Amino acid sequence: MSTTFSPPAAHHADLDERIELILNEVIARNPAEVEFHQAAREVLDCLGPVIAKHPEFADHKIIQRICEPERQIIFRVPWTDDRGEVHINRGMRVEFSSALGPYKGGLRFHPSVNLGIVKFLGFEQIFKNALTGMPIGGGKGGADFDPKGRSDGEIMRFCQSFMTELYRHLGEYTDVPAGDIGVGGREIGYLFGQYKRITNRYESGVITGKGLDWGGALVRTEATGYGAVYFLNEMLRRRGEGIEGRTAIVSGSGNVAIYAIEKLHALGAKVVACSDSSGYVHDPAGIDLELLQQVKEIERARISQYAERRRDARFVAGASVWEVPCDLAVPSATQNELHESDAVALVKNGCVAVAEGANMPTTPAAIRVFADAGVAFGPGKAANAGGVATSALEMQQNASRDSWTFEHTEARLAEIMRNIHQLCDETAEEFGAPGDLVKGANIAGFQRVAHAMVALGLV
Ligand code: NDP
Ligand code: 2IT
Repeated sequence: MSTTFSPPAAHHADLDERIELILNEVIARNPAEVEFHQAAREVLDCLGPVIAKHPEFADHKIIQRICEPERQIIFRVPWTDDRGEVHINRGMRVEFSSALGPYKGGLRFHPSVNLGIVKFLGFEQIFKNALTGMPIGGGKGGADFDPKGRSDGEIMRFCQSFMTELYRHLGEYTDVPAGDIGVGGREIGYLFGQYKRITNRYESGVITGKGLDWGGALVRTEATGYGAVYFLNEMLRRRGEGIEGRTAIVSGSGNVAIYAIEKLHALGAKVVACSDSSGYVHDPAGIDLELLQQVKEIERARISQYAERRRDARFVAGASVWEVPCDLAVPSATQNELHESDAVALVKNGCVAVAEGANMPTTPAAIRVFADAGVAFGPGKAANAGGVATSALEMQQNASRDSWTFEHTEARLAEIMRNIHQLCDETAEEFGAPGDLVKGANIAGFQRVAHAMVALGLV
């Protein structure tokens, strides 16, 4: 007799229609969470053939369960600014899926943060983390706090207040945050310090992206940007092409963008433009990485400052960086930053490949433009998975109280990105959509989580 839990068989007719019904239910249950709806639609749209192949996923209501977070925490974050004025922000953590390991995913501090955004990010994270092949579940968190212009003291007090609530939900076997927009090495330090103080435990594996002197891993800082470029390289190689000699654009100018630019330059491309939320810089001679890091990482200034200090570079306020001609595009700022009209312009200017460094930066209409034009397209949950994969390598080093060399860690990252590309490519082929890495990533990521959920029973 089988020991596997088996619910009654579902009615399998009109699969796509049934998935549409599930999506409509998700939308009705989560009103106004438009980014979450967008992320869920993109995944669910790919699942018809998966359910046809694995009817047990329907019997176990895997799609319905995966769309409902295991736990959501929303909390008040009070703090005082340098003048003594009191501020109140909203913090949250969505613990989406622990089927494959402890909840894992970053924290975002940005004034736009709301539950719909954190849920879209957490949902993406489930499948991204599954694609890495590492033992990590999916989660995401953040706050509607605006770090821009805040002093170190203000940032520290905010992080301490945030962690004073969040710590009770974390643990190296439970939930392991990291950085995202507005959360980098400085914030991770303040967050970890407060966790350590409250719990009286030096639990290194409870958070990733730590400093190299206190449990951090080499390559984690660079990993998302490097990984996105490795993924881009794999997509091009598959078509018998390469990165060398190409012109590229990387949007954004934060953590992901900076290290994507570094790796593109190392592989022989010339990155001629990058951006922030106020506009873009066009530097036909190629972005000077040292100057960019001085402006963004050390001075925490605006990208316009870069153009002021660099001959022949110009800052274009309020315009789209995608109007600059390029062969390769790596959107690395934020969600829905590359619209249909941008995709049309990129195609017209000869762009041949797009790898998403950010999460969901390309709108669905823009993705269709790329698909119709035969542009190679690497979706974020595959292309930017190098960051979280290297977080898992950091957890591995913390668990064994070890630290690896840069070369060893980077070789692991490169291998993981090659494997993710291969898995997405082969899965797309298997499901009758050769070259469609959106389908490949969504199906391959979903299948890994779904198999585990069936095995773990109705939890
Ligand atoms: P940073 O905070 O380091 O940088 C964010 C960059 O994006 C800044 O240049 C910022 O400009 C720009 N940006 C942010 N919001 C907007 C907006 N609403 N409109 C236009 N530009 C905006 O964040 P990261 O580099 O870490 O993250 C960038 C993207 O990569 C995000 O989508 C994140 O989810 C994703 N990601 C990050 C990973 C990581 O390891 N850090 C891993 C995987 C994905 P400005 O300063 O003007 O706000
Ligand atoms: O979107 C992402 O994958 C991240 N922000 C990194 C998550 C992590 O836990 O390293």
